Amino acid sequence: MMTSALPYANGQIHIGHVAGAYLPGDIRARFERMAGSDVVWVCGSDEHGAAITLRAKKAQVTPREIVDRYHEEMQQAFEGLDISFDHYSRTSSERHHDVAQNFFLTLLEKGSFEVKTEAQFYDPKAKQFLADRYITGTCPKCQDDGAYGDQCEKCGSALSPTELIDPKSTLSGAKPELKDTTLWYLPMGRHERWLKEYIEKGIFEGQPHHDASAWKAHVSGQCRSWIDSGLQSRAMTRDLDWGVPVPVEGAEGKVLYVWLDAPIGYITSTMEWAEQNDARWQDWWKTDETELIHFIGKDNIVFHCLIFPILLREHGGYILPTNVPANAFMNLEGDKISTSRNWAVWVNDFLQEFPGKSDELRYVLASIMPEQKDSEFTWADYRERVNNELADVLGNFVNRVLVLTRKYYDGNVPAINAADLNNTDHAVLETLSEAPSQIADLVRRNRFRDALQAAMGIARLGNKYMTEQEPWKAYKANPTRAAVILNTCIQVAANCAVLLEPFLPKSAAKLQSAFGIENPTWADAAPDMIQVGSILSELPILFEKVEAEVVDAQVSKLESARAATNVARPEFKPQKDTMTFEDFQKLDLRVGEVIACERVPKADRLLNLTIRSGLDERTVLSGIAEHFAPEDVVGRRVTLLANLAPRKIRGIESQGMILMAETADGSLRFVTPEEGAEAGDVIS
Ligand code: B3M
Ligand code: ZN
Repeated sequence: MMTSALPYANGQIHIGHVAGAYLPGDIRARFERMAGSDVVWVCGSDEHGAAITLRAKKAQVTPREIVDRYHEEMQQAFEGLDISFDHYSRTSSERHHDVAQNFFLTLLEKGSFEVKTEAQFYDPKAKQFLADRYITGTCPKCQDDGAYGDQCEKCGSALSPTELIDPKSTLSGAKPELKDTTLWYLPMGRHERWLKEYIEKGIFEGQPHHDASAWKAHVSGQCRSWIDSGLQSRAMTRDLDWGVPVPVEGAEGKVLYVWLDAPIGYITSTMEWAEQNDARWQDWWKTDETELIHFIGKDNIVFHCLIFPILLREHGGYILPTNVPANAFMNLEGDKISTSRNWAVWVNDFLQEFPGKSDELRYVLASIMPEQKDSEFTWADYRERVNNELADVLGNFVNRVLVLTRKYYDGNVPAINAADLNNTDHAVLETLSEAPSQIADLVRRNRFRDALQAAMGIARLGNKYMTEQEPWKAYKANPTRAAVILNTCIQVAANCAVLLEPFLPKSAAKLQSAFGIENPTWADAAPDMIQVGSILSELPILFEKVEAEVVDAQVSKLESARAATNVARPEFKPQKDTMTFEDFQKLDLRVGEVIACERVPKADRLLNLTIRSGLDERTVLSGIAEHFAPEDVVGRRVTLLANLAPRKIRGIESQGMILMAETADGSLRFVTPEEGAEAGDVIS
């Protein structure tokens, strides 16, 4: 059973989404189908959540209009890229509402929730309860008037909405009122013990469940740091008018938290698939032998590795994920992909501008897939890979094979004698016999970049072999030799047609038809795939080269799209009041080294760093938890303001501050001393 993260139906699909959760799933699903595995891969549009209601308010339309539009457009993008879900559903469907509500009621009956009534900020005008980020006001510490309900971005102070001076709702500008509301909390702390075993040892309810070492380090690392910093109870309901209504008497105006209903969307999607395929959905969600793999981006790890397993266990009768190979993020031309700043390559735009080039995009995204850490898409790299790898290696090789077979043998596969093969020929065929299992192993370890390069390595081998063996020369001087060379090349090219199918489905289909291969299984890839007597047909050029002008045009298109958004680069903050050199001399700035890092309980934005300062090892709290996971911070060298007066925040004494730069879109970057500067070195 495989799933890919349900994309929010409030925007287009861009290449970062594809490289993150959809292309890895497609490569794995296509491979497993070819390998004869029993596999079902589902997805669907995630149509609830505050972001969609806010988007609808901003566009002055209903949430239904927003989700209907993007549900269609996202499916177009997936189809255009040959993303081959077995089923694609949507969470605003009545069917899903029923499934999610029944799931909730079962948890309710089992006492899985803690019901709490507490005062929350409410916008009397928008008639909506407000999350911290939707309340703004004046910071009580530094008087900045752009502070949020959870933190002041100016001075970094962690705040709560009640501390804000003159609080306002970001929805309507009205003064928020405190109003009692009932919330159903999931007490995650209750589950720490078994979750720790599940994540760290792959053990569930005392039994071996999965190979924990097969999980990506950054995935189990993030889970460990969440568990170690203490799992806080999380509200599983929201006061919104759009979503799955809470099926409890008196809970009008409340809906299930989107991260409760969305993962259940995987189950609903499977139910719909099962109905259409005369199958039992329970075979996929309630049968212990079934492996459950979630393909997601790294920002969804806690929901798939901790929260969803808790929900499934609490409900009972469900299997739990056996692997969650989350990918990191893909950046674009030196910047983060940003919907609000229109800094993205939108799939539907790409398909319109480059019709028939879906395999080129798949190839490049698979080649740079952010499997372990963030990666970077540039149009220059796109051009390089299409021209120098797809066109010059794969395209060139198969074209020469087909043209020479047509020219010398009228398209017939030349007969050969095994005795005529030399060591070089045997070595090539030996490589062919090993390739399918090597690639299969890489794919099943979700190492798609390496798997693709291994498959492309077969084309590279064929290209090199042909160039060195020169069948065009042998044909005159030694026709027997020519036949051996070309027959070997034909086997290599035919294997490419099979081994590349999970990555380049359209190109593989064209190649398979030219070699007379029909619906190949993975096991069909072999050194003697194409028998004498087969007739090969010719093919037009598989991959056209990308001109340099395309790169320039795409980059300037990005620049102008970003310039056109109303979220242009904010004015740089005005310079502060002049200070004297004596003032500066009071600052004790040093190089620090982060030797440990963890989250701060009940403070979503704070990380607790242990820093080696050269003078000591000290604790420093920093408001960067929404930008960096603890494991991304440990080991870094930082710029430390060492003599800032210690301050107690959330009961922890912070002794200093680390310097961060804030970029245009509000993301943060460390101010890192140059290589060679060590902990304790004074910065002046
Ligand atoms: N809708 C995608 C995201 O966080 C989120 C995934 C749900 S999967 C159940 O961008
Ligand atoms: Zn402040």
